[in-house]
Amino acid sequence: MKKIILIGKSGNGKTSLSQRLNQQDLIYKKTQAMEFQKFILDTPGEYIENRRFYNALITGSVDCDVIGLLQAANESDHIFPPGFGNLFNKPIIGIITKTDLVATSVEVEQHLQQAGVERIFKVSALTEEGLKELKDYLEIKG
Ligand SMILES: Nc1nc2c(ncn2[C@@H]2O[C@H](COP(=O)(O)OP(=O)(O)OP(=O)(O)O)[C@@H](O)[C@H]2O)c(=O)[nH]1
Ligand SMILES: [Mg+2]
Repeated sequence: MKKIILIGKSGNGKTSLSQRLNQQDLIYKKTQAMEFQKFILDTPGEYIENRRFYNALITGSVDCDVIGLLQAANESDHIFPPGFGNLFNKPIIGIITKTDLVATSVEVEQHLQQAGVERIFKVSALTEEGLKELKDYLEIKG
């Protein structure tokens, strides 16, 4: 199993995705601090929204194998600076969440690519669409 850190704006579905990947029920709880749930390091959205937390993300990622940059399909902000992923010396994937709400747009994909992702997964924690591909990539069984 690969360990992944989930980074993205507040409310874009990091904790919900983490719950799904851990086969837990979806229970809303705002993330207040970085926390490992088995092989997933869930981070508060505030950490990417505020530059002074970048170091905390970098430090947290040391124990991870993969960096996951998340953007919701219906999110138009460009939260990741270009080349943001290069701060981490690890494989970076993009995860577009909430695909049940709107179709994923070229703009969202381009934004993630500019941040440095090498591959993009499209998922919905609600309908579980796309989760299998992500689980296969992370080598999660079941
Ligand atoms: N429609 C839909 N809603 C989702 C999906 N994933 C999460 N949500 C909803 O989005 C809201 C925020 O989800 P969270 O998973 O808590 O978001 P987060 O990224 O962990 O937020 P922070 O902890 O504040 O950074 C909740 O109301 C979820 O139910 C999804 O795939 N589809
Ligand atoms: Mg959260």
